[in-house]
Amino acid sequence: MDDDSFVPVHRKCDAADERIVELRDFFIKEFHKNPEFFVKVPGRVNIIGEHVDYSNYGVCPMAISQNILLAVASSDDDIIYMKNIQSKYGKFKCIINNIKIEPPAAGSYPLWHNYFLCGVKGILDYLPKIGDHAHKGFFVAVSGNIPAAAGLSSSSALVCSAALATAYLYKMPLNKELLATLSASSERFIGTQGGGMDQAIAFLAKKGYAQFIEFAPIRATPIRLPSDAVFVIANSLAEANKAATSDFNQRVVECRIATKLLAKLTDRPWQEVEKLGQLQSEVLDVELDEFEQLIKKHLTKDIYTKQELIDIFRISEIEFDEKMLTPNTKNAKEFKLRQRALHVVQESLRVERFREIADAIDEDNEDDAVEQISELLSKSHNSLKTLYECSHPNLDQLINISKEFGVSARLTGAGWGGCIVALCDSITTCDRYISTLKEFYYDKIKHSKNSDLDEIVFATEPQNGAEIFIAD
Ligand code: ADP
Ligand code: NG1
Ligand code: MG
Repeated sequence: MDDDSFVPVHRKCDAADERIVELRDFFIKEFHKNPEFFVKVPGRVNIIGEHVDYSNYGVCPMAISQNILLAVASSDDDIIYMKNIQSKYGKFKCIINNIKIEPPAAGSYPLWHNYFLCGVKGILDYLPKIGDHAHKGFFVAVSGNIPAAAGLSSSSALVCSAALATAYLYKMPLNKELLATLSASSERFIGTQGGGMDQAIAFLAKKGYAQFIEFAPIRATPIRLPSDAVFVIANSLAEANKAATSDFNQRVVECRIATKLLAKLTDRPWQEVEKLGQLQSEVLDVELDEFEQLIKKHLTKDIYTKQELIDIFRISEIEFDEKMLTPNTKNAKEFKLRQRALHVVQESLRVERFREIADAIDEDNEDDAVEQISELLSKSHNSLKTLYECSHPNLDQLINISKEFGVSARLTGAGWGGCIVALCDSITTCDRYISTLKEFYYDKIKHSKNSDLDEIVFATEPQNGAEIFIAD
């Protein structure tokens, strides 16, 4: 394996990085000692391939410049001491060998330190496999500038930073794919059953490139983007805390039930198969467009009730709850299987098309590529709005303003609020577009007068993945 397979450990930290300097001062003030190292993990924006990762289909994200930074030092006892530079995230400490992550009660959301503990636990659960049982504690101070609950993956950057810090403290090899896989599994301790896109790009991102990420096993292939094109992120300012509602898991569950029902209706064993991608390629062995036709043929109803499904599968309600549902979707009584499955398959066809366009880019056809990608973005948003029902009126408003201006955009991340990502053909268009959004969206809605609009709507370029810096 070449060096690129491992998280880089830099012998010096960037003395010009104001956030590192600020975090070091905070760490020393709070813990009365120097940090030993810093961890930096970026947020991400997904260009296309939304809500398909947990069905085992590939996605196309890139890392953004906003990130989670940690300052870390080992302790002499077995306690994790956690402090956050933002006072709204209160301090917390616990014994490292006694980590408990309770999923939040319905309607409330998990406290921030639980995301951190997910990452720590993911590594601690793995360490015995490489023969390390000694779990000493550590001090950690956190500084983040990824807008939270905005679809830019602040939660996963936090989980991945904790996993990376723990892995480094325990001298584990810092293999990117392994850390991404462990972080993806461990974020599920929080309650949401995500697919792994966010943790994969957090580790595998490359400056200058979006990545095509595939799953089981996680792997990444760089994607070339049109050279003059600029991606813009605009935050709708409607917050969507994914672990606070059952919306996200309801979609995961609907995809799982759609998979099993389609397997049953095509006379395949349905008990083992969990993901649409698995059913398509491993069980049915058909291409995506043929799979789309099978969904249309067999999943004919707009709504399937729980009782109807119990009757079709010939199982008890207890078995249905156990096999199909998650703790926070236990009360679900209706499922939209056709719509969700169609979105997943059609979105994956758009990902395939996006990759073909990107592969064919040369200096003579860049404008065509921007136009073709723009069309895919618009179609993706329509599908997320109508078939997947995970948009939000604020997002739709931003999309409409963009459309009137002549720029295509889509919601990015899980949705139900958060950000859009838009594609501009040049920096000139980008500047005019951002001014238009400020005039027709941000000036018209109530947002905190103290908030800096340049942090809410901004152009973004693909950044590197996770890094470690040894403190000077
Ligand atoms: P997203 O991943 O789209 O930003 P989530 O709802 O998945 O949204 O996660 C948001 C949660 O992540 C926040 O409520 C908070 O608990 C945690 N989080 C994000 N940024 C920070 C931070 N800088 N410090 C502590 N916790 C954070
Ligand atoms: P965000 O935007 O971070 O909530 C979630 C999932 C992803 C993916 C997207 C939708 C987690 C940690 N992240 O992202 O895996 O399913 O939604 O494409 O669950
Ligand atoms: Mg998240």
